[in-house]
Amino acid sequence: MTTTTSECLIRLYEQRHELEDYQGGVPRWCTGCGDNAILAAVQRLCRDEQLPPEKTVFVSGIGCSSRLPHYMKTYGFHGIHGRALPIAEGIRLARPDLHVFVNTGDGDCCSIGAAHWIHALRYNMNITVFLHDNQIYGLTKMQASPTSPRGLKSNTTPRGSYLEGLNPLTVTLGVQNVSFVAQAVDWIPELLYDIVSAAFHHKGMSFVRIIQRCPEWLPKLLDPWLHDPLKVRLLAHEQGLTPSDAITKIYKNIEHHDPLDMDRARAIASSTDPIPVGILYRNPEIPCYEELRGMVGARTPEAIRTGLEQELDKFTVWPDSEPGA
Ligand SMILES: Cc1ncc(C[n+]2csc(CCOP(=O)(O)OP(=O)(O)O)c2C)c(N)n1
Ligand code: SF4
Ligand SMILES: [Mg+2]
Repeated sequence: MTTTTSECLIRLYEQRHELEDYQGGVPRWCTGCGDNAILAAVQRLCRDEQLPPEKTVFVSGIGCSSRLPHYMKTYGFHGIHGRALPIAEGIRLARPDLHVFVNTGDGDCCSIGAAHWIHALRYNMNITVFLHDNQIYGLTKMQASPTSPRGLKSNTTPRGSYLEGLNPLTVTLGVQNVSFVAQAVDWIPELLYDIVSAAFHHKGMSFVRIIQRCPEWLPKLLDPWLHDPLKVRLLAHEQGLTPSDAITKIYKNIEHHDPLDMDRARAIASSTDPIPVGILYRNPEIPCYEELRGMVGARTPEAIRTGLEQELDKFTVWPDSEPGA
């Protein structure tokens, strides 16, 4: 029996993507590395949202965390150190039809990429950003990063780091046009997923700092928070996260926080112990740069070619029509 074109189209339309459709190669991260939990959450998000793999792109810089695009069966761009955000912004402007995600490390985002980080927040393009914050340079074998805590001994700070760690939440909340800031921890997968999902649904740049374990270089660093549920401050609100009964039974240190309240968000961000987990700030009214510029429609190959020709023509030296004239 032959299959008609319309039957093929119906089948294509009905094709459902399963988790395996988003799973790329076998991750090469260390056992127990928090990057594995983040990968599981984003793969689940793609499946639950049924994101077309051919319309989804994960962009990263360099670092252990930046290997994530390799493990997604979507498009990916493993960029250069510190440059994940400008690459993602370029993609966003050129292909507004794509879902654009960024995975960046604390070195990648807060050190070499810090200038891009500040300006990306200000431009507020519709991009979902996950900061994998393990408080160390993992890939290059244990150098202090800007978020490393004071006193941390590393290969670059053998006597212990002299400075207090930089707080990515307070920095982010200080930038003009910031529209979504949340914090998650890799060891509570249910909340991690809820926060990743809320970030995806926000229109504008959503910035999620994920506190991530690096058992290779800092195996004990987060133990006190891991073993005491009261050292997690859960932010709950009808406009933010509404944690399940299973979660609130364990994590009883709960604060009712309206994510539109910037002053309170800044106060919460400044107080790091217990670790705040949830949505600190969300304001859907902040305009996205691509909307302000009117760049919301995908450009056709024809329009791109014509634009390039016009640009190149500006530099053409045309021979004089009348020699000596
Ligand atoms: C321009 C440039 N400078 C330095 C490096 C070396 N380098 C690669 S990854 C990295 C730090 C990675 O740390 P982080 O961003 O925290 O990622 P993690 O490995 O911890 O996930 C550095 C310094 C590089 N690849 N390119
Ligand atoms: S070195 Fe640390 S961050 Fe890198 S894969 Fe191993 S545990 Fe993960
Ligand atoms: Mg790191």
